[in-house]
Amino acid sequence: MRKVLLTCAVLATLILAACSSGGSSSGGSNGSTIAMGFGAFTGNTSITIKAGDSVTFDDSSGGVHQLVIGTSGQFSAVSGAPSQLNTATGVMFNSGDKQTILFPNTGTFPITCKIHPSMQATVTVTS
Ligand SMILES: [Cu+2]
Repeated sequence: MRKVLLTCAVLATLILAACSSGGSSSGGSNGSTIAMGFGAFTGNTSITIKAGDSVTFDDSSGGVHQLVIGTSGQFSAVSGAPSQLNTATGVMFNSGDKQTILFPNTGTFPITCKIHPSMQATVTVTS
């Protein structure tokens, strides 16, 4: 009986976690996700977070991507953007990768992919 109760509790926790990780991706203290498919962002591409929060870039079912700050596949540095993304080489993703990137500063940060110039996302960081 005790084992059954424990199993139920674990299952309930898993179900709750699964539900809360989907759906809305704006706000929240820490848990915003930008997902990537084979050659495009999938799901929400416009995310608003607070300074000091992070965004998880989830390429777990996608392809190869090279994300940088900029638009139309072109790197263009923006003051205050996360340092990993704010370089011409940016951050490489292979299918299966997942990286969480911290946004320490306020601002509006356009994110594009050098391999797929049509990929465009925006992370807005408020105080
Ligand atoms: Cu890409």
